[in-house]
Amino acid sequence: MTNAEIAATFDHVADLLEYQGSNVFRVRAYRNAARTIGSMVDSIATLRRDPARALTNLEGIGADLAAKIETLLDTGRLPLLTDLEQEVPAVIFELMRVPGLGPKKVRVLVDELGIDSLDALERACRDGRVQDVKGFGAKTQAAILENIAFAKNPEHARLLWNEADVIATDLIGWMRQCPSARQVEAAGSWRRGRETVGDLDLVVESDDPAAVMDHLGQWPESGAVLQRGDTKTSIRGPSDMQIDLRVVEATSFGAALQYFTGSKEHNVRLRSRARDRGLTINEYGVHQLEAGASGGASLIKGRRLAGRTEAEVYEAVGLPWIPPELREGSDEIDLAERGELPVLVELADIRGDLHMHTNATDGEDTLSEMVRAAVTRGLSYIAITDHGQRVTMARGLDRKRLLKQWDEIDLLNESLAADGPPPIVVLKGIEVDMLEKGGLDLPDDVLARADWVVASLHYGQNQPRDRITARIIEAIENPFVSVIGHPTGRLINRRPPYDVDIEALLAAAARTGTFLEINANPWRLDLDDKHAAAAKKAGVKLVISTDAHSTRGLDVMRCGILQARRAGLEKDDVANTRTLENLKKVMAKKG
Ligand code: DGT
Ligand code: CA
Ligand code: CA
Ligand code: ZN
Repeated sequence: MTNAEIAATFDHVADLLEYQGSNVFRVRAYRNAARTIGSMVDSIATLRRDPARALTNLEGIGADLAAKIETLLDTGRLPLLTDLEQEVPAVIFELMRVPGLGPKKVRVLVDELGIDSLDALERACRDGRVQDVKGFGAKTQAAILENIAFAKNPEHARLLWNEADVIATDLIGWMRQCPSARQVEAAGSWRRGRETVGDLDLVVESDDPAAVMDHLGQWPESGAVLQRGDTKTSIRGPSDMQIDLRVVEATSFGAALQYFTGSKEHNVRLRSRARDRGLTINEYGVHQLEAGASGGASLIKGRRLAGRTEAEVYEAVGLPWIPPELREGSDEIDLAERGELPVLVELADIRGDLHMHTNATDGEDTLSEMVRAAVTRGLSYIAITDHGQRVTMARGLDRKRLLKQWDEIDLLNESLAADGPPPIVVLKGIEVDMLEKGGLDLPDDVLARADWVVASLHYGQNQPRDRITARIIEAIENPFVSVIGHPTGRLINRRPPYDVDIEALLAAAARTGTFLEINANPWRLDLDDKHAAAAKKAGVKLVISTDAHSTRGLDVMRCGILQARRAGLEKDDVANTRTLENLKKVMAKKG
């Protein structure tokens, strides 16, 4: 079992104990253990084999939990969990998937209203029965109804882009080893860099479709064959993901790649543009339309004009090649027509990363490990932004601990610069929390000494729109706040954004010269593409930050880049593409 699986098991135990009304200390012990294990760097299986180290040395792991970890490692199961699962009604697992419904609330709903399914809960909300239960009320009832819709939406069962990317990368590598495959590309929403991916679409050029389809069947990850024709097949891959494969000839490869990259809306517009020019466009190529025997009414397909490459396909309808991230059927064809397609920002443009955590709070790795990892990734500056004191769950920093960390950073920068120009500059930062009652969790005299201040809203996310908006605008107006972190708080597939007046937020950010973040974490991608595009239009400068909680976490920058590209952002729209010197010039405009 992996650390993540063991952590999930302990969290599950905690949920069930909490549901049963167990002693709070017992519940907390399992939650703490889950947190410790979930954020460990070393594999717990490896650690256990090391005679010099004991599981009981881990924070929050006593003899009893250590024994349970060993049982899990040996057998993959926990008898306690099996017992607990038999003692509670199965419906509670379904109900706990609704955002905001924890074990305690679920218990009350089951006991008081006899709720036995998600549908039953939805009916109880609609009938107004939930609001009459003690501790619930009309607002909570409305929120539950909204969140049920969220949990039921099949969109929220799709894989995150980076999860799909792991599968896509492995699959592309495997298919490229097929001796009969000449070109292999993945298309669809994965290629467009969407936040989530429904299925993977693979386009392969070959003269021997059967051999290519057989090769896919031998992929170690391949599951059931869903259908198989002469040139296309669909199979089940890992995480239940469907893989659609099309095999085409060289003359059609570009046309097929274009067609299956989509989006559907983009293709519809391209097709209508082709028709206007007396052409037809499909997955085989671009052809001239010719009048049929009876005259103009029935058009038939004539001479082939294009199909080998995507660029050729676009050229045939009078357009430059359009980057896949822009192919969503908004204004990209008009922009292409006018020669005004943006030159999209790229990963290689990024020089700094301005949001990350260390093990001083809820990160896994030390300050110097994070710095070394950033150097390895070619960054020339980073900001260390651990949590402020409000985030007690993450042992947030108070003034004293923060100033101590900043002293360490000063020393580190000095030693980096000891033998000439430093490979990287480390900015003294902090991620302050916007308090529920307004204000920030660290005083201005501390923030005044920071190089970079991220302000985020983690608590009181259910407050009404005007409260949330006022809290964020107050932070934007604070002269020491550099950037608003993950401005809408949404977690893809898990939690909707909080209710915030985004227009007001953009206006305030533009007016004060406060940056807004595109948080690159694949669960967040916040701001999203639409909001980031609106921010650009409003004259707001954006930064793309990883919010890394480990050295590995620095690698999600590319997810943020994809989101920025889908927003049409260019290098100059993203402040952390600048040199530190130039970034500081932009920062100086605040206030
Ligand atoms: P997904 O898989 O739900 O994340 O989204 P896509 O965009 O990958 O959609 P998918 O897999 O159904 O189809 C891949 C592409 O194939 C799609 O983006 C455009 C093209 N396509 C599929 N069906 C149609 C269609 O009925 N009409 C047109 N014009 N294009 C289609
Ligand atoms: Ca797809
Ligand atoms: Ca598909
Ligand atoms: Zn953070």
